[in-house]
Amino acid sequence: MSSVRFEETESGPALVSGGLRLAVDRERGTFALTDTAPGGAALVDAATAVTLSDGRTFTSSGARFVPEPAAPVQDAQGSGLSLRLRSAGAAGAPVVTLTVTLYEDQPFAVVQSEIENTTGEALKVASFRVVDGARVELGSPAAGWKMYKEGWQNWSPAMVLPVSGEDIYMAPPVIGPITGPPSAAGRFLSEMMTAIVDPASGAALVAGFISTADQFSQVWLDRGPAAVTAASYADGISLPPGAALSSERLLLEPSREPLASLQRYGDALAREMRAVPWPQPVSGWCSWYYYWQGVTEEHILANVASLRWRREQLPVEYVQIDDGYQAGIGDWLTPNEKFPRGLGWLAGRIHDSGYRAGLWLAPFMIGEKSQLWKDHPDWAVQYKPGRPYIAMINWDQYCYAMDVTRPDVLEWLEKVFRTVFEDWRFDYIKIDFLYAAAVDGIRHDPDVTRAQAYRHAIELIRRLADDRFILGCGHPIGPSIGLMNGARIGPDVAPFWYPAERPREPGRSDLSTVSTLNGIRNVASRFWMHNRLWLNDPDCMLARDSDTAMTADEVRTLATVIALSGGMTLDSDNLMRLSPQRLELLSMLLPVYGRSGVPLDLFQSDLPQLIELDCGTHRLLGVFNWGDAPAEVRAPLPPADQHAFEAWSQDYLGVVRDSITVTLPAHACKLLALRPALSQPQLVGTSFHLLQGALEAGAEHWDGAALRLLLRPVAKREGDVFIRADAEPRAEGAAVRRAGDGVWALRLRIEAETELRITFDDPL
Ligand code: 9PG
Repeated sequence: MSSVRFEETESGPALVSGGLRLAVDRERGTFALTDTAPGGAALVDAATAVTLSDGRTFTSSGARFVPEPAAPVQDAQGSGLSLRLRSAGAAGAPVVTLTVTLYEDQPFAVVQSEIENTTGEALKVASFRVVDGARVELGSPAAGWKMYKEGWQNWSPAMVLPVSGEDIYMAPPVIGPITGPPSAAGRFLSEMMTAIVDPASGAALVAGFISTADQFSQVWLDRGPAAVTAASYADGISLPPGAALSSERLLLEPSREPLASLQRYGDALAREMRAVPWPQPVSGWCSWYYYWQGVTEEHILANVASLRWRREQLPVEYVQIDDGYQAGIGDWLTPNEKFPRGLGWLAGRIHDSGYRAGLWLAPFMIGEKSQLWKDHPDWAVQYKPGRPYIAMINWDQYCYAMDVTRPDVLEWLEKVFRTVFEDWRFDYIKIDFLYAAAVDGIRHDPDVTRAQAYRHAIELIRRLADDRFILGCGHPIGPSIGLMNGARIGPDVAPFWYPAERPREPGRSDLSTVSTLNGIRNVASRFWMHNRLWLNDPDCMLARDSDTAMTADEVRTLATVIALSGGMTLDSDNLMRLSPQRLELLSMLLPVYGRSGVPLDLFQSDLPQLIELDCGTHRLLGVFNWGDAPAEVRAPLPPADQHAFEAWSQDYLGVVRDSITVTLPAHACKLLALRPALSQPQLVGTSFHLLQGALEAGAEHWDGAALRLLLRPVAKREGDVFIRADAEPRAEGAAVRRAGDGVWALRLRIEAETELRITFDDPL
């Protein structure tokens, strides 16, 4: 138990907790945060600043900090010690205060800026630079670093960029409109948070906002000065004389383990925002990626019937109707002619078949062709006075951004969602294109930030949804936390690998359009959100081998990424047209394990080639080739003997240690089950579930000369359990065959939890 210590030094006060030291320079109006271990990361010369809408900036840099006495705090992050540092600016200027906190047993600091209007007139606050151009010291020059770039909303790319290159260009709605510093050579911009890693030294810095309800925030790195700035946007809301306004709270963690620090940041963000991930994994079927907008009532009924027929093989919980049932964009309560019996009736049929019912809506979009727009041409956010804000051109029309600060809009939203939940009885909603509520424009209420306008509307939906499942999509990340149970974390997958129009610069200029590869990229990067902020939705599984341009390898890669994400697992196919092989593939994803893997080389590779999932009894290692040609991929392994079994081919690869090299076709993967090698017979893999025993295999123990193996039923009822043994095994009810050198396949059915008793012939 490390407690936080206060020290008074010549240059100013300091806080110390474990190996973390935060020292204030009173005269210069800055602080430094240092990992005191040799070679540890540091953030130095960190000043804080506030900018008003008229362009005036007040900074602590060069102005003195006047520290108040250190005070104990107890908040969502635990107990600690805080220092409030008032920056005494010029006479008549507002007062800028920085609060810095260290916590017991936490390797991070939390800092927050505040402006107090000590002037006689109202001020409009544009933004805080909670940390303004602070120098990052990681050991070697910034040109060799890697930086995690987080996106504004779920379709925005989230990925690690080499700092030697340049940032990637993105346009709204994938980035927050208007927010942000001017782009500059060597400037890398990330939304809400970042992790900066020096691969040469191993040192890293995580800088991320942990409160995200009221203000959008960004963090950027400037390569030249190796300086980081963390901004929190107040969007020009007014501050009356005598009032104070705070920025969001920023976590700063010098680190040597960036992957662990990302997860710790996710934990801190989830605690602060009271995240509401769903307690169980979620599985289902979704209409979008096969039927698109052409979906009909008959299609839904036919797939529900198909699921029913295969209830054992495809044990999913939800049937989700996507885009295509509504009369117009905004006319959610009026079904079109393809849904003649209405949505309430259809939800009833889904329930009768034993499934929970889900419905898609884009509640903050108003299509110009909708009845809603005809009735309410004044409901849009304005881009200039009198001009409605176009949130997107989609569905062959301009779609306007809804002004959710209008009381009549909130009343309408309440009516829509009450109908969906109470009359139609849906259990699950996929609310989509949500960013439309958070665009930068003129609203009925001028004194709310974009984030507040958005969050207030989502809060209403959350209240109406009660304990039903909310899946967010097209949503800005920060202000959604604490209100959504599940969240899409990437662009849409598709029945093709690359974006339909291949970008000129492969993989760089078009990272947010519909394509399976684009979807997968974000699933790998945003692993740290899963089960913390919400359940990650890696987007749907497309298992089909007709009506698709995906190769069998690409389909297996998508399945592997979804399985290793631990996230929501919804299939989106015409189930009647799935071949027995592809049905079996789907089966092997069910039930959903629910825990996320870790992209081991996130900070080394352009796209992680190694995703590891620890299942307790064994580890799974997904090894991927993202290249367009066959390639060898080398995966480092612990320096101990372990059995390697490949899940897709069901090949035993022998005992491995230190590393393994696999040869992979383009866009293909291997999924290795790795188990510590014992000097006795043991389970090495199964063909029941892709995760190789995580769900279907329980404890293994010896009873005299017999190996007892606990087995549980999963979706696939008949399959093989692979046992490594020198002598041939026997077990009641299992047909045994040799499956490789020293490996035996025991074919059996698992209908109920059973203990398999395996005996062995004497070795010759
Ligand atoms: C329904 C779809 C599905 C899908 C959602 C979302 O940029 N765009 O034009 C764009 C269009 C559609 C889209 C994403 C981006 O897909 O992610 O799952 O529900 O809407 O229309």
